[in-house]
Amino acid sequence: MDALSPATRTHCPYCALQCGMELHADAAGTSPLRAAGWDAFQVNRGALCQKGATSTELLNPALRLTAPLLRRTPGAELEPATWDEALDVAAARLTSIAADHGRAAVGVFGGGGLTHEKAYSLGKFARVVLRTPNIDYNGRFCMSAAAAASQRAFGVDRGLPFPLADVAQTDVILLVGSNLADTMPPALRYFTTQRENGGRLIVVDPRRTRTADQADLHLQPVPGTDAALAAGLLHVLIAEHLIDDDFIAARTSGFEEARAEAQRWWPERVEAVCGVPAGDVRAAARMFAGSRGSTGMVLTARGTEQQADGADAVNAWINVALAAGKAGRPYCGYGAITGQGNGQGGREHGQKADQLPGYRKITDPAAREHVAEVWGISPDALPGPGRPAVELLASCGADIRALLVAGSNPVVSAPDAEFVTSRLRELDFLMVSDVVLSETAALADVVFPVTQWAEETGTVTNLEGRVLLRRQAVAPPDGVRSDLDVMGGLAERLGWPGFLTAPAKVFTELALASAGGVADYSGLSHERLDATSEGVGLHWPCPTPDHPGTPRMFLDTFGTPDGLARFVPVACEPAVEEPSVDFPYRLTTGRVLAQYQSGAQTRRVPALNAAEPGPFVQLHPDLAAALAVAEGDPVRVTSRRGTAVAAARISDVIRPDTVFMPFHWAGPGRANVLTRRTTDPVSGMPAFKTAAVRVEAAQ
Ligand SMILES: Nc1nc2c(c(=O)[nH]1)N[C@H]1C(S)=C(S)[C@@H](COP(=O)(O)OP(=O)(O)OC[C@H]3O[C@@H](n4cnc5c(=O)[nH]c(N)nc54)[C@H](O)[C@@H]3O)O[C@H]1N2
Ligand SMILES: Nc1nc2c(c(=O)[nH]1)N[C@H]1C(S)=C(S)[C@@H](COP(=O)(O)OP(=O)(O)OC[C@H]3O[C@@H](n4cnc5c(=O)[nH]c(N)nc54)[C@H](O)[C@@H]3O)O[C@H]1N2
Ligand code: SF4
Ligand SMILES: [Mo]
Repeated sequence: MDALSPATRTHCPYCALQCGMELHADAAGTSPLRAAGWDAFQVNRGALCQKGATSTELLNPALRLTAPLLRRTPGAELEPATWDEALDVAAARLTSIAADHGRAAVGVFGGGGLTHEKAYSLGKFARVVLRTPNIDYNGRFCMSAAAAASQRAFGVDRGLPFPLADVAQTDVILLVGSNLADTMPPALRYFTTQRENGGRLIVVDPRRTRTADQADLHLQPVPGTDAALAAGLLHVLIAEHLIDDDFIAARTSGFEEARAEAQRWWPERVEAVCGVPAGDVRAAARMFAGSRGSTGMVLTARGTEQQADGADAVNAWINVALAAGKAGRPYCGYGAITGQGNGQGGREHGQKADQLPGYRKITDPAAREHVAEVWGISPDALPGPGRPAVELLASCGADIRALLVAGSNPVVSAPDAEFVTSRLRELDFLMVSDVVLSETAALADVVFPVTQWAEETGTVTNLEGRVLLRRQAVAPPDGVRSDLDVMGGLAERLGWPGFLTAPAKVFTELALASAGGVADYSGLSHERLDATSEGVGLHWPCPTPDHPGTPRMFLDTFGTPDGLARFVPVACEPAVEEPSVDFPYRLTTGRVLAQYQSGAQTRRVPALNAAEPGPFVQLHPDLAAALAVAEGDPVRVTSRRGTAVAAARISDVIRPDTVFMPFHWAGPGRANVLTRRTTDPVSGMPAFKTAAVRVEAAQ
């Protein structure tokens, strides 16, 4: 527990901004360390949000797991066990389930917060040791729609294809479905500077958030109607000759089909479908087009992506950027604001059902051959694609008989969460690795207590595709091991001795496996990142040890086979759960500043709990009046899946036809009992952001 050095420079355990922080020894505190900003790190320049500033609290052994837990007989309580006993039981159960039901009956569910070393190893563990195709992860819930859309349009998916600092230099930003003032507070400074530089900001969000408050123009659509709204902007660009013909001719393909769809979305029709005044649709298109040659960016986050048409909606926004000629040159382009600490890297190296390391397709014979060689197996022994997250969780207790979860808490965070919980209960064997006893871990047969960020070395890729080294700052408490050791211990017992557990060695193998892939890390190593990450890090692709990395992509050519960006022709009819007499309102969900995700970590931090103590339903004063609900009263929200009860938070920032709930809590206010399992057919992204609901006073 002694701090290894008085100030270790590393990165925050939480979101994709990956703020640089210094960890100082703190002899007086309940935690061995205290976090402070790391001024020289370019992305956040010393600023930390409240979550980052309090992140060391969870290093306190009293708040977390320090021994493996085992349910010795079905229905019994979880009890402490030795590592050997817990690993022996887990290996024996996995072996017998694979023997009885086939190897594919064992599933693995990973997380976008895991370091590269863990995410890569999990993918290898599933395919090489367990030999199951069924591995997927919570990143499917996070950015999969934007990833699919970027691949369709640009042939490559890298969150932001430019450094975040470029945002401050662009003339106009169209920020869609992001509340970054709460979800990445230190990033807000770039948007503020942009406006101080004379730039314009357009925000699209059904709520007037703290982010929307900054905007020159706020469009407040009905949730789930983004594709139609984007088509409306494209319609106006075309009708008013605001498109960039030269750019379209020289750098893109497919414009005619996109134009044909946009013809159907004149502003008055958009107003009828989206609830955005036709005048605002026109104003937004004009503001975005700017003057000839001016710069602009389209940035999306979960509001527009977590929809049943998430990938199409993102492509509809990308089409707006392309038509206005705002891509493929400096301070222009489309970017998705990734979410989790390693949300970007976590999907590049093989924990996604359809991917192998280096962002390779698992169905591509050349990719299989390359990765199989690195792994020392025959390509024929590599399983094919597995099921995407929602499907994987739904098949638990059916043909999936055992599940290993690492880095996710789906009992709280998965769509239709009570259904998912019931599926997890039906498993023959559930194993969870976690730092704390999350709601999901509490259901498990075996729980492994693992090390967390400051207690281990590892790498992550932030929202800009910048690969960063997180340095160990403190020894872990007794009884805790790394996820890599858990995999190594299981692998050994399952007949695969020598599974790599040293992070630097794992990274070296990952770099080899990624060589020649889209996300090429082969020029990177822990040593190089250690030497260069003083404020910088390196952006992938980085294919050789002397390659400087790639901060900006697409300036000369896009990543498609013909080098052109594609207008993807998408149908723009909303794909929402339509309200009915019984379910007349719309629910949308999201985040608050002081809690993170399923809350497993942040609900245990006293200062964060004091700031955001519990679930709530945000509703408009008109709706509150109609329901005779006062501030703080319990409100019952019912969807076709279930019912949640939480305190009313009355505010005119939200549309009167829509209510908003954060999803950070378990118990009666668990928002995800209301959400749908419906997924976007292109990406597998669940429609977290729209459900039809009934809203009532609960007294
Ligand atoms: N404090 C905090 N910060 C976080 C996280 C956290 O849990 N807490 N999580 C991290 C992760 S993993 C992620 S993915 C990011 C997410 O970051 P964001 O995407 O910024 O967060 P959300 O609150 O999920 O959604 C953003 C906004 O989408 C709006 N929205 C809802 N429906 C629609 C719609 O139909 N269209 C449009 N255009 N907007 C809509 C919501 O009103 C909300 O304000 O945050 C990261 N940072
Ligand atoms: N309604 C609704 N639901 C949503 C969303 C929404 O907007 N609305 N957003 C979705 C999105 S974008 C996301 S990203 C998901 C996230 O939701 P989850 O997948 O549940 O993510 P976390 O709560 O971050 O869970 C991470 C778990 O891993 C543990 N952990 C942390 N570090 C490690 C580690 O190194 N190893 C291991 N083994 N465990 C670790 C933490 O303690 C925690 O229990 O939620 C999704 N759910
Ligand atoms: S913005 Fe994200 S990375 Fe930065 S301190 Fe907050 S949670 Fe950590
Ligand atoms: Mo996310």
